[in-house]
Amino acid sequence: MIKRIHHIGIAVRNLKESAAVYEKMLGVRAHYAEAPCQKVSEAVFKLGDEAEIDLLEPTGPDSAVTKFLEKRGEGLHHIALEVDDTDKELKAMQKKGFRLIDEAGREGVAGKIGFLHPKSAGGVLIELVQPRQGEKKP
Ligand code: CMX
Repeated sequence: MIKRIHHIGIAVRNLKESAAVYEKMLGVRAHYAEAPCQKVSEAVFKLGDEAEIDLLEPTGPDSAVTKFLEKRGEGLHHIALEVDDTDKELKAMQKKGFRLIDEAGREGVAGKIGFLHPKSAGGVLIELVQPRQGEKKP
C-alpha cells in the first residue's frame, strides 16, 4: 500500500549554497547526512510531520546524480513514496506494467528502498521506501 509522500529529492551541484536558498524559502534549518550507498551528500528539510525535501549533491563521478546533473541540470530528481512492504509493492508495480530498476528492495538510508524507471512513470524517477521498524517518520 502506498501511504504518503516520504520525500522529494532534488539534485544540486553545491549543497551548502542550495541549502541556504531552501532555508530562506522554508524557514527550516537543514540537517546534513551522508548516503554512501547512493553516493550522495544530503541536506534534509523536514516539513511538519509528513514529508521531507532532500537536496542531493553527488560525492563522486560514478553517482547516479552526477550523470543526472550532466544530462539534465539541477532540479527534481525523484519522488519517494512510503510503502508498508517494498518487495511486495515492486512486484505489484511490475504486474501493473511499470519498469523496475530494482527487482527487490535494498537497504538505503531511509529504509528498504526500490526504484521504478522514470521512462514508465511519466518522466519521474519513483522511489519506494519502507522505513525501518520503529524509525520515526519521515
Ligand atoms: N528523473 C527523470 N528522468 C531521468 C532521471 C531522473 N532522475 N535519471 C535519468 N533519467 C532519464 C535520462 O535523461 C534518460 O532519458 P533520455 O533517454 O530521454 O535521454 C533516461 O532516463 C534513461 O537514462 P539512461 O542514460 O539510460 O540511464 P542512466 O544511466 O542515466 O540511469 C536511472 C537512470 C534512473 C536508471 C539511474 O539513475 C538509477 O538507477 N537511479 C536509481 C538510484 C538513484 O537515482 N540514486 C540516487 C540517490 C537516491 C537517494 O538519495 O534516495
